[in-house]
Amino acid sequence: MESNNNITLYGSTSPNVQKCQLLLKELNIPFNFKQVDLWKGEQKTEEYKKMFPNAKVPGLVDTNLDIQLFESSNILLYLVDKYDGQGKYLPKQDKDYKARLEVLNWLFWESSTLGPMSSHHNYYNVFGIEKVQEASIRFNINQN
Ligand SMILES: N[C@@H](CCC(=O)N[C@@H](CS)C(=O)NCC(=O)O)C(=O)O
Repeated sequence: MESNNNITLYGSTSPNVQKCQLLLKELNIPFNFKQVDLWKGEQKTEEYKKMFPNAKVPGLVDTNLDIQLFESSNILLYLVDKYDGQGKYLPKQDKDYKARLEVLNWLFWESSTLGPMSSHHNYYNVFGIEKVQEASIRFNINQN
């Protein structure tokens, strides 16, 4: 049996990291957490990018398999593939294919639409110094 405490999650307080922390905890997988200081640009160092070339958090290292994963949805898929034997969080293809596809609908929608649009919305409509009208319209969260 492989030991699981070889898993390290690199992250900050961001929702993309929290998704991974939640699933690790739900699946009772022991893991180490390494804080990455985004304000200091720790995600942009050569050492970090060697592991996670997208230069963002979260990133996950599993030394059991000698793998480095980036993109939160890929991390979630890896965790359910390997540790959710019953298919509680992602139904197995041969058990309930329709339910599996429904979960994947929402997983891809979240990572390709909700996440990025919310991020742009926050930048242009909440935190951004300069108000750009075109961007405010484009990234209004109420739009599709
Ligand atoms: N699509 C990526 C988005 C990751 C992302 O945008 N992470 C942000 C924190 S929420 C980050 O690392 N920002 C720092 C930067 O862009 O330099 C995922 O789902 O993992």
